[in-house]
Parts: sequence; C-alpha cells; structure tokens
Amino acid sequence: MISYQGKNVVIIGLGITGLSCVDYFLAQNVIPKVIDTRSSPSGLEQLDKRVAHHLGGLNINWLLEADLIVASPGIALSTPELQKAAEKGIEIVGDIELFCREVNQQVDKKIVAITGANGKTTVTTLVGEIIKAAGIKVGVGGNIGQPALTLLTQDCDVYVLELSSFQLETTNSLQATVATILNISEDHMDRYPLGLKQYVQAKQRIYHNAKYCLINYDDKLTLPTDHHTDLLSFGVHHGDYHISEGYDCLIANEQPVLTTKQMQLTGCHNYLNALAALAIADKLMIARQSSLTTIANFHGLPHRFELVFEKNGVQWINDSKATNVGSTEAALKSVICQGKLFLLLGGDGKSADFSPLLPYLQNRNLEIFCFGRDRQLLAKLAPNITSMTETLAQAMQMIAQKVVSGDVVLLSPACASLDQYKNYIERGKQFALLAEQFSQRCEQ
Ligand code: UMA
Ligand code: ADP
Repeated sequence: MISYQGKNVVIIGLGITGLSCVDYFLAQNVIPKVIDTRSSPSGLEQLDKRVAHHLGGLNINWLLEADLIVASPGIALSTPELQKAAEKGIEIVGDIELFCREVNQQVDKKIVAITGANGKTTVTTLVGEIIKAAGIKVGVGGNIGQPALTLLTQDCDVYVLELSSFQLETTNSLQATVATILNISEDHMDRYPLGLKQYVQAKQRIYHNAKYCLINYDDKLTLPTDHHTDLLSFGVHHGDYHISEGYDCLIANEQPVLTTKQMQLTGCHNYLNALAALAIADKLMIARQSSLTTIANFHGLPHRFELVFEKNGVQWINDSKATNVGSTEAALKSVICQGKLFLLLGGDGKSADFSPLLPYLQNRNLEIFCFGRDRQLLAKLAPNITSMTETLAQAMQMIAQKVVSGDVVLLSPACASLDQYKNYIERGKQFALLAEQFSQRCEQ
C-alpha cells in the first residue's frame, strides 16, 4: 500500500465515494477529515466516529491546511474554494487516482477503463461477465456504483472500471490495458460551462498511458487527441469490429462471428456495445468462443430500452436511464413500431440542447408527452404533437386511454430524474408499475 502516514488528508463528499476513501485511509491509520456542502449527506450515518466532519459548506481553513484533498465526483473542481487550494499548490485527486496508484504497484494486474456519454454501464457489465465466464478473477466498479477502492480488498486479476468525466478529471495515474471512449454526445453541460470541448477533454484523459485505445470509428471525438499507435476500432459498418450492412451479423476483423438473431440484446446501439466488449475481450486474450457465448446470452440491464409490459398488442418500453439526448436518439433509432409511438420526455435537462432529437421526431406516427422541470423547453421541439403534464403519472394516464394494438409507449426522457425522483431507477419502476395499472383500469 502507498503510505499517506503523517499527511493531513481532507475528503470532500460524504456519498459512497467519500465513505470508501475514509475506509481506505483508516485502514492505514490515517484519520482524514470530511467536508460536504450538504447539511445531511447520505453517508453521514456510516461515518466512523473518529473522523471529524464539516457539513453545510466548504471549510476553507481545513482545505488550505491540507496536504492532500480527495474530491468526490459530485463536487466540481471549478468550485472557488478548490481553486484557491489548487493555486496554493495543494494536491487534489479523486478516488480513482488513489486506486490506480495502488494497482500500478502490482505487476500482472490489468485495468480495463470504459467511458463515453452512453453505454458505459452496459459495456462494463458485459466485459465483467465475459471475463468471469472465462474463469479470470475480475472486479467491476467505478461510476457503475461500486466505488473502485472497495475492489482493492478483493482478489482480482483484472479490474473493469466504468469512469465518468468527473472521475477522469481528478485521475492522472491510470495505465489501462484497454481504454475506450464509446461515444460522445452532450451531457453534464451544467458542469462544463465551456461546452462540449471541455467535456471531451475530460473523457480523453482515459487514453493517457493506455496500452490499447478502442475508438468508435463513426465518432471522431473518440479518437485520442495525443499521438497513439495501438488503436483498434468498432463502428456501425466500418472499423475492425462492425455490423453487417443488413444488421444481421457482428463482424470481427472481416470474419462474421455472431448473428444478431442469436443475441438477446436489441438495437444498433446495443450491437455496438457488444462489439466494443468483444474487442476488449480479444485484447485480454480471452478465448473468442467463450466471449461470444456470453455476449449471445446477455439480456441487457433494467431501465435501458427494456420492454417491461406488453398487453393487447401495446408495448411499454422503459428507457428511464436515457438521461441525455444521445441515449434518447439511440432509442428513437432502435424502436420498432407498427402503430403510433407515444414518447415520454421530461425531467432535468442539465442545460442540454435538445435539438439533435428533431430529425427523429419528424415524419413518423408520433405523439409526445412532456413532464417535469424542463417540460416547456422539451415541448418546443414539436409543439403541434405535444401535450404537457406536471408528472409522468398524469401523462401515462392520458396515454393509457389512447393506445391501441400496434402502438408503443416509450419512456426515454433525455433528462435526469432528480427534479422529481430519487433516481432513474425509481422513475423506471413507477413507469413499469403504472403501465400495468393503467392498462388494466382502461380495460374495465
Ligand atoms: N454533493 C454536494 N456537496 C458535496 C459533495 C457532493 O452537494 O460536497 C452532491 C453532488 O452534487 C451529487 C451528490 O452530492 O449530486 C453525490 O455526489 P458524490 O460525489 O458524493 O457521489 P457518490 O455518492 O460518491 O457517487 C459517485 C457518483 N456520483 C456522481 O458522480 C454524482 C456515482 O455515479 C458513482 O456510482 C459513485 O460515485 C461510485 O463511483 C452516479 C452518477 O450519477 C451514478 N454519475 C454520473 C453519471 O453517470 O451521469 C457521472
Ligand atoms: P451509461 O452508463 O453510459 O449511462 P448505460 O449502459 O447505463 O450507459 O445506458 C444508458 C442509456 O443509454 C440507456 O438509455 C441505453 O439504452 C442507452 N445506450 C446504451 N448504449 C448506448 C450506445 N452505445 N449509444 C447510445 N445510447 C446507448
């Protein structure tokens, strides 16, 4: 273990990341201090009694006296108090940096690092399953919800990390065996006042010192901006790993390897996710047939373009995890609908530009329902076919009275849920529940 003995360590954020950092330091008898700008952060109850904490604002004295500040991803580095500390030369890192420093000390341990605007959790989970099925000890963590430092206590040969742009901003020592940016589209513009360029710069940090960089052939912004020789690519119809013209087969290095009919995943975006996972597995030298079997059997994850209810020829698709424009674009490209499509958009748009959705809303049998905080902004996209309600439940009640066989109801909100829900899971669960309830009520 790297020693921080004698250092004055201040952790910012008392969520799951902050707690994992506290445990990491306590394990080497370094007692950190913790700050959170919230007055009752989620991790407070679990905080070890030895640790001093300051809540409801940033304690500038603690920050300026620190030898090391560990910032959770939820706090922006541009926060004036952090800027002051940085100007004073105080080192500011994140939990992923602490994790990488530890892993770099152990030869033979590998890290696979996955970022992108969309598909991170799907690809990270699939890669984890492929590695596990091949009999290799694997730890899966990061932005996926398992703080990376907690993986250090497990016996792993390969770590698969889902990394957000926020986590990458505070990471310098990552040396991934394979690193990928799956795709780029606007997200988190509330944290990136300088726009998409600033967001991409944070994502690009994943490629520093990577052995192989896996890029999306169709998305120039995923190409390393620094010179890098060991590139491999996936793409829709081009790249080392791609989909056949008829979307019926996955192709790897010119060889057809798996028909899409054999797969449980549906939609072009998911075929791309499968190709990215296969490319990573190949670079880890995992037997191809083992990887393909795992890919074929992978059902995808809840709340991601998931058919949750089907009755009387009406399909209800829960894509609550579509919290930005790019993911809703993917859903609108993939949805197959014989009748009318009822699209539910709404929530906290995080200052996004919704206009990229426009082409997918034209020339189709479509009705839109907008709810939540940014409903008025969203309704401007196609006002003639849009209704507005305050809540998702109100919109679904109206839709349930209208649907007929062949129709599809798609919750793909293009927004975060936090204005009205605890998280996207709660929003997706409510959608699934109400789909069933309202369908039954309308029948009576
Ligand atoms: N916060 C404050 N004041 C503080 C610190 C945090 O108000 O002093 C707020 C943040 O704005 C945020 C919330 O508290 O809304 C949580 O922040 P945190 O850094 O304490 O979060 P953790 O609980 O540690 O969870 C973080 C990731 N959260 C964020 O990046 C906001 C989790 O990703 C991740 O799973 C976890 O670490 C483990 O690595 C969540 C997420 O939404 C799922 N990520 C974003 C995304 O996927 O789009 C990037
Ligand atoms: P992330 O972890 O990056 O948020 P997820 O796998 O959780 O990604 O999927 C989030 C949303 O993005 C879901 O709505 C899902 O259907 C959609 N999605 C998944 N893969 C892709 C992709 N490759 N391109 C665009 N959208 C995608």
